[in-house]
Amino acid sequence: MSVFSKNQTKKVVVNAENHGYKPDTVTFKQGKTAQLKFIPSDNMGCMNEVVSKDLNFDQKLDDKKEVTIDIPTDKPGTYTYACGMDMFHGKVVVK
Ligand SMILES: [Cu+2]
Repeated sequence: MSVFSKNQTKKVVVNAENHGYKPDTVTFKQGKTAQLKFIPSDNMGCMNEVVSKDLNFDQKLDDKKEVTIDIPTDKPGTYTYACGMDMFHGKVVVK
């Protein structure tokens, strides 16, 4: 059996002129490998950086390339992330 069969990947489109992160909440099942894939747009502004203290990442999104971040799912909870200026917010729910 492939290890990828239990993988969960969710896409989030990043657009500073279209309400920020879409969707702004993604949910993962606890205990399964999870990845958040940020899809940059033409309207990035200060969203060219995404930061999460909860999930311990600080990632540049200024390259017009998709960026994939591994999300730990060992503990259930709600984790937040934001643009570099803390204006736009997104949530990761593990349950
Ligand atoms: Cu911002």
